[in-house]
Amino acid sequence: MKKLALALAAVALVGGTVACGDKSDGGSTTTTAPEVQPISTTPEGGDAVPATFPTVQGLPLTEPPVLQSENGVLEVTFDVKEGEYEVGGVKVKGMSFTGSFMGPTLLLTPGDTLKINLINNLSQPTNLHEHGFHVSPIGISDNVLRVMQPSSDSPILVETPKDLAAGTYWYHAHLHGLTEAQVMAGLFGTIVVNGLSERLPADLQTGLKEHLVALHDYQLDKDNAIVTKNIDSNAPTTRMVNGMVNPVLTSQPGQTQLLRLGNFSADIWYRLEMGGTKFSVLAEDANPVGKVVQRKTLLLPPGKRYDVLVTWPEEGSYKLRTLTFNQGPEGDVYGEQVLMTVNVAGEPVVTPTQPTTMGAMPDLGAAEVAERRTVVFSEDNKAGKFFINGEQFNGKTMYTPKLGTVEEWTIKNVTGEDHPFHIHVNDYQVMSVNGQPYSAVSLQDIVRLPAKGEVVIRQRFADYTGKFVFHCHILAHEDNGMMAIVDVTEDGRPDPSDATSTTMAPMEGM
Ligand SMILES: [Cu+2]
Repeated sequence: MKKLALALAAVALVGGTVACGDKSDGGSTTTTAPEVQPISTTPEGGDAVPATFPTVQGLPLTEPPVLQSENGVLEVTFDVKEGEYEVGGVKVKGMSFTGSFMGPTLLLTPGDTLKINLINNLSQPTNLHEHGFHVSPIGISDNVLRVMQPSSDSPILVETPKDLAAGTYWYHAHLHGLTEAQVMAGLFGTIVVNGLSERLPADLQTGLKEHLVALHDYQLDKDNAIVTKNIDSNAPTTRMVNGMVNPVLTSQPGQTQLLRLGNFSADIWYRLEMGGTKFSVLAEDANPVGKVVQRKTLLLPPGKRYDVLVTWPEEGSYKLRTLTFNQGPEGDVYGEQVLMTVNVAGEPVVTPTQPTTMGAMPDLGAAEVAERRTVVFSEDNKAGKFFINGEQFNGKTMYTPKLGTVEEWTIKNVTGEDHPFHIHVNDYQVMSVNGQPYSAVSLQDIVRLPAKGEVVIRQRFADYTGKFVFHCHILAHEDNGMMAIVDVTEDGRPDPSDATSTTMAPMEGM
């Protein structure tokens, strides 16, 4: 992608289609967004932020509508279609669940049932995944092997367990071969599971402000349509928070606020920094932490979430930025960009008591390990092909863990770029990274596999039998093969009917 980077920058400047035939994302050229002047900005937003198309900037942060469960049930209709909605203050053409930019935020309590009636009015198939949920992966539950055809009506019924962990999850389209394009085009939204703020010290809970900070990026073609064909993850892009360029939050000096950070971009990484203040991590991938840790920067690979507290100590204008991130010699390099402005002014308040723990962390360090497996992530970047254990996704079952057992997986990345490892249904504990012991503060569902490195994880295949997937959460890689199936069975043996059954075949030509 190196040679194309300059040309792509030029094309994006005049608003042309990003026409790159290579689906890979190799190369190590830093592509900074071209300086397209905003339509407008505000004194509150400060300096204009570079974007790839003219945007409205510096407005107060808004969030998608919140839909809350009632009497243990949240029922919602998603009329999935292509259409126009506003992003960054301009009308763009994309895909949507409910007609507006990103889906509504679904607010659940552990034990709730989520019922979604998904009407597919797209011209292509789709489906839906509840990312991070510990729920059944089969039937009409969180089943990404399901294909929802155009002009079809598909009920989704997800029964969450009473011990579903509190925190920030998300939902998104997950049909192999179309995942990157559909998430890029807007088919994603947030799920919040109640119970996190209730674990905070009482004085901190009082009047605590919570904000969703959903990160996503857009490349537009000349017709203001979100680019969904031949996406180049290294091309200049416009990074947004809740669909806004450089939105503005306000705070009083000393005040603490809860931010729900999520990287819902299809392919790109974020390395967040908050104007010198620290992030206090309450939950990682919707797993409340055993020990609250302070971080000056947080790396969010695609799919990652952190629930954090931030306290801005003094008056001033603080910038939430993504810092330069180099994904490795064969990967992308993402430049720095301001994402949001926090203006701190007014009467100082006494900073409330800060938490030190959010509860006990389930520790798999001493668990009996039933099986040890080695998983190899590899790629042919030039050909745009991505592999797990030498195979591109083919719908066949790779492993059959026994229900209830703990397995230890050594995941080797033999490529020259980082990949985020994700598995459905069960979160895992990171045991070591590149041979160095890792002291996990929580379970997680996204981990960075360093280029030419390895990560050891432990996971319990608890409560649910059936097939689900693990994959790279760079969606271009997933779509191009870096995904495989596990089938959790009662006895750990392959399901005899599996040899003759056909699972979803990979989508072609998308
Ligand atoms: Cu990858």
